[in-house]
Amino acid sequence: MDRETFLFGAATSAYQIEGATQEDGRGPSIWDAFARRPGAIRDGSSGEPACQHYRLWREDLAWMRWLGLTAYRFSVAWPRILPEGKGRINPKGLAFYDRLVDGLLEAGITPFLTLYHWDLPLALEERGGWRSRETAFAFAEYAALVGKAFKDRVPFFATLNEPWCSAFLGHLTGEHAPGLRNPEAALRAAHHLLLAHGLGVEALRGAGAKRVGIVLNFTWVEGEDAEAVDRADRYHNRFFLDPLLGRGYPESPFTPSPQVPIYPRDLERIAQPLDFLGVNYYTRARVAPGEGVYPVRYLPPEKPTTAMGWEVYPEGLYLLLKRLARETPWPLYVTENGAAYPDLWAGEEVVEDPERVAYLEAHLEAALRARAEGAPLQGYFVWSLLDNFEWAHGYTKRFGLLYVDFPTQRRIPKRSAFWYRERLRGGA
Ligand code: IFM
Repeated sequence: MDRETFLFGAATSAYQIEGATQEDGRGPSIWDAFARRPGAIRDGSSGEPACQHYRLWREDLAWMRWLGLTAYRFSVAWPRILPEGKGRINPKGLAFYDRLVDGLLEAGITPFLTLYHWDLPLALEERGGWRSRETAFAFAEYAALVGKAFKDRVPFFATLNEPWCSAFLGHLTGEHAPGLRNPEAALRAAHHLLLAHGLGVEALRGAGAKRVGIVLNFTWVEGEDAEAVDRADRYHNRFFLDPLLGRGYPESPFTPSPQVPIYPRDLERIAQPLDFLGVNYYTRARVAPGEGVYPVRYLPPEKPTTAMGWEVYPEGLYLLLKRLARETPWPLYVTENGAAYPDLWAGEEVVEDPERVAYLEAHLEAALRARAEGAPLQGYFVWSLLDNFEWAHGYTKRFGLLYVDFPTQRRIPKRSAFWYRERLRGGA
């Protein structure tokens, strides 16, 4: 493995780790508001205080060095930079990421920056959020600003993280902010997210950013009924991938499908050339025909499963990378891969997490096998560096290489952290 070019990292996102939601001029985001809704978050928590990374980032950086990471994937909180979503800039917000990026570079760790990991400024939601076309243009303004500030120090910019979740969990199932359950809103949001991506790519390039891409979440779909598999594949994978590839949208996975206004140049803008595709992979789905607007039924996952109830299926990552190698022209990065387990800590120096070690070992092997067979895979990031705020699950699900004792904010390495460290020392 060429350590000079292949990135070995860990990933996080702003709202899940930073805390400090009301400090130094940060504006409110849709997740601050959603978390206040009774019943929205399983344990009634929010991204405050999360891992207090805004305050403890130097310690977290020391852990990254200890792990031997060559790259760190993080997201910038849009409402820290532009508290109202556009217009007025908050210099203290930019200064935080300035310090972080400089710290990473000094430590020899490549910064991999995501612009949007779900924390839309609340002011934009109040004007229609992702249902409104205007939000895509506000995103371009934000992208230009961050691009200009970091173009010389950050070699990788991802526009969006998992727009599938923002669109469908946020507007169709209501599990995520802003918590709507409306197929039309979901499709409008999906289109405007993709438009934001396209405009964001133009803005980043205009600002001088070197490598620009997007991060999608993929689910490996299997089943005996070809129509159900195809529909689920369109829903989980192709709905975002096809337009990026210049193929336009696939046939809608919903029946009947709401109409979404697509302006003449939108599809062209969405299909900008990219420098990489970020691939988030966790599990597979086994499907059969179902009923309703989205007529697909999900079969129970086979064992073993993680604490999220997701089947452990490393072969899906191998097959997915092979498929993406065939279907897309881009260098690939596994930008998230990992598992939640009910880790327990009773004061020891190490938290034992044998299941996570097995999960990561098997998935890394699958990814490297796809690479050995020609997939243009250039990096692998564990989700996540730290236990953190797992969205609607609050703090009940732990994905970290480092255990976080939230009351004291102490970080304790899990066995998986030692495992990753050893792999990286050995050149993985
Ligand atoms: O925690 C999330 C992350 O924010 C996006 N991808 C999936 C992870 C685990 O659910």
